[in-house]
Amino acid sequence: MNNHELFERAQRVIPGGVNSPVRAFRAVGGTPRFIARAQGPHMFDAEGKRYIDYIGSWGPMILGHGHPAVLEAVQKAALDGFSFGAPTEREVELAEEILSLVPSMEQVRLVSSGTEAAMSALRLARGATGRKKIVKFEGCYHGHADALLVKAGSGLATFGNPTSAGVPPEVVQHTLVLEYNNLAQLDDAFSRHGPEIACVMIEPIAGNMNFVRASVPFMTRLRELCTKHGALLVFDEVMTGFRVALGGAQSLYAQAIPGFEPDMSVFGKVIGGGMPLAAFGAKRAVMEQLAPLGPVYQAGTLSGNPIATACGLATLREIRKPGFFEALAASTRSLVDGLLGAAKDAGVPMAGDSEGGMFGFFFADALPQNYGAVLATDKERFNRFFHGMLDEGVYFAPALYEAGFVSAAHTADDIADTVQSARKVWK
Ligand code: KE4
Repeated sequence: MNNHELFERAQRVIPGGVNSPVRAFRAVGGTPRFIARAQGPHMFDAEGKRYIDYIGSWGPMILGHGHPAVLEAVQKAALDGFSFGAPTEREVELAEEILSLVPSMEQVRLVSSGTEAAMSALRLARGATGRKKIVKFEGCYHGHADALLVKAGSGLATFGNPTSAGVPPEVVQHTLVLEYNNLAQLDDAFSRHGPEIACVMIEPIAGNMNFVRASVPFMTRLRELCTKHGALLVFDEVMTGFRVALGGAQSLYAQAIPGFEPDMSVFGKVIGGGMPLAAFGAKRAVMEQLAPLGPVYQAGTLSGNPIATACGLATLREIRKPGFFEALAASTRSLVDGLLGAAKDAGVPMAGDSEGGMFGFFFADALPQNYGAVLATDKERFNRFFHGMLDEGVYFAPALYEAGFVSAAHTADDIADTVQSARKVWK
């Protein structure tokens, strides 16, 4: 069957034909490509067409598809059993590996998705502080737990309204939505609600706004206010963790802000290497509030799944090798610089940025600093560019609000071909 026929067939039995909305190409239009297989930096669709993959399953595939060491680890683990519902040594090994790379955490709990990790972190923050209110930022996405499906209220710094049907207003009444990088709103929120705020959850580099960095002054102030008011600073590093740097975005902020660390961190994507695995962690005093030790309940049948932990562990062992991130960052930066150069030659206003293996670009004169500014960029041009590149065999994220990812398997030729295709598309 070709992509179109598969999409028709899929829509008869799966809502929208997809198991996650962004895959349906609704933002960019057109027919989603049904992927048959992938290898290295390439994916092949149902019609056998090859794409250079800059989605990498939305982050996990940092090594590229089918890395031999990871494949071998998964195949080997599968022979020993798929799931036991009992502790295994490999979960301990993976937890030790994660903690060795993220010094802000003393303990970690493994779960099966970023949504589950963020939802659990939120419940833990509320349980550990005994407080109800939480703060998030417009444009940041932390998975689809009810309390986090919130958009800014009428005036931004008011309590949020649900972004989804099925979420009763009561569930989000304690969720305050602020503008990303807005210091005044941060001060205002804490001066009004400080003692009631359990946590602030933030994407340190907002990949769900494509690519927007939290400024150092903003992050400095956020840390100060959380410390002053006893609110937990929760870093959602599901996308940035082990992607923008070996130690995640927090390691970058720790370089810019002496002694900086979040109180809790959420991970996913890369740590599972493409298998269902995510995690959240904090200092021991907070984590010991979790069942079975403490009063905050959290559980999961497939948490720490033996195949997923094998995949994640093998992935982390590859990315921690000397020079891995230097090479990945250089490759990613060469893509962004190449695209920006081609755009300049074509007279197309384009802004872009990258950190480690994560990048973003906008059709605008300058990089947006918040959600409103992202909305103001040229969406139509983005969509035309997306389809032009897709026809060229280059697979970027099918939505303006998504970041892009380069893997260790992308070669200089892949990057050069991509830039060449962009020149052609803009012509
Ligand atoms: P999952 O439940 O999709 O594993 O993770 C939720 C999540 C949490 N936090 C951040 C910062 C995230 O980016 C995500 C998931 N990201 C989306 C892409 N923007 C996953 C792709 C999808 O929804 O299909």
